[in-house]
Amino acid sequence: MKKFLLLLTLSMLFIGGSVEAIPIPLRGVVEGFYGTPWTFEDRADIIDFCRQNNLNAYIYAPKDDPYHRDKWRTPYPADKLAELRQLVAVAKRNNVRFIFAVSPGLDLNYKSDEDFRLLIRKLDTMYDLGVRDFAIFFDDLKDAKGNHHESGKAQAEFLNRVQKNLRGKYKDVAPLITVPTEYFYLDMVKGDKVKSYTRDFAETLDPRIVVLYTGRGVVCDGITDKELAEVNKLFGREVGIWWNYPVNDYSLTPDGNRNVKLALGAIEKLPTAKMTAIFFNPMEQVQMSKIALATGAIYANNPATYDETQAWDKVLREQFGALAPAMKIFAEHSQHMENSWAKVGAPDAMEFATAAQNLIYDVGKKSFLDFAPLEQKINETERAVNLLLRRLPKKYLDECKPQLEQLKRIVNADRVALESLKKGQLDPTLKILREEITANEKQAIISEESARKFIDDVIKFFDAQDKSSRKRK
Ligand code: 14T
Repeated sequence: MKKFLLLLTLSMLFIGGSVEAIPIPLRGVVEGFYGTPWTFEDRADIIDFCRQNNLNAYIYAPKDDPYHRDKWRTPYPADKLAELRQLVAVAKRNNVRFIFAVSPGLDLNYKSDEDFRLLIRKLDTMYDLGVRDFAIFFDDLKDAKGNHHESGKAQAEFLNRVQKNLRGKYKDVAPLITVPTEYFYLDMVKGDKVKSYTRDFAETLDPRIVVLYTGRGVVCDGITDKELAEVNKLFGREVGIWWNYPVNDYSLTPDGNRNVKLALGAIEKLPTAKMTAIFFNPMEQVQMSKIALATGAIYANNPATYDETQAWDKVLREQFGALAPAMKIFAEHSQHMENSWAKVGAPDAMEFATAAQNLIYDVGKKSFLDFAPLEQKINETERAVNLLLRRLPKKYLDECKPQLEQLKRIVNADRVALESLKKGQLDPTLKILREEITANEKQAIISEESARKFIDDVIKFFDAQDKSSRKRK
């Protein structure tokens, strides 16, 4: 009997040569970005996409829906409510949990019975539409100096009260989900001490309430198993992840334009250990978000076996068919997201960058020059961009045309830069081309450290050469 059970277990483990997948129980998309909220059609589309990719939840939390945050006390007007009702039905049909979130933290009075009543009124309305999952988010309550004035205890008591009210009235609501005000690790601690807000929040919060956090930072370069275990210990429960990729709402230019860079890479560097929940925060650009989101779905359905390179190729093939090779070249140039406080995603177009660096290095050393590797990269990128501009269906082009056109300008300038190196003399048009590119960076950023950088590097190279030759004279 024992032998039989052992054989049974082993065969269960190794059917098809692979260990059985252990999906993250709660996995999906959180519409949690700043900027123009998705439309009804976008949301219905993404809920269908969730089902197709075996994601089982969608969180409704658009920062710029006034009734979600700024005017959270105000009930949804009839037309918005009708839309939400339809959406909840779409989610139900697709077997996707529709999680309704409110962000009342801007002006909530935690001790006020009236505010409590108004919040519950909003959730009750959604319950009547068929919603059975709720979330209350307290992120981004910092003032201009970067301080917040929340009490962890008052906040947690408020959440406990909400959870108790809902669970008391309705037997079929799922555990409440929340994001605390200190929602990334580096904000929860000071040196090796846990800050008082987080300590009080964790101690007071009903252990059944699900807490989401974003990693070491708001937008950070991965989460290790060890980091997650640390935060689980801190909160005395299994914490879930709110993952800020492919969201791009923070890529602001100095003059206030945004969404200029698209995050088209694969999800990477997330834990492989057992986890309770993960939600990916997407871009305003719903179609372009599906590359990263589909890799996220592969990850969430089997974290232990996830391979980002393999997942990325598979997803590109599935979503773009014959255009996948061209799309891959474009996407390679647009994976990495970084600013003074954010860093996530694989580096852009590594092979291109290496070919460019090697060439400039060799020119400097006056050693044997092989222009072929970079020339080939420039050719293949130009071909891909032209093909995509001609053939991509409208729904995609509507979201990525500025970035495609910017990459086209960049490779065009890269070719002039390469020819300059060949001739050993700077073609003066290169500086004009660069000015044009800079002017367009208000609309579209791409490949900052790769194809775009080569232009600057070549100009710098010739400027330095000019200087030293003037010195010698
Ligand atoms: F709830 C959180 F987990 C979270 O990530 N909140 C916001 C989110 O709505 C936003 O989309 C995301 C990416 O920008 O980051 C958080 O918002 C911030 C945080 C910042 F520190 C926006 C700007 C910041 F400077």
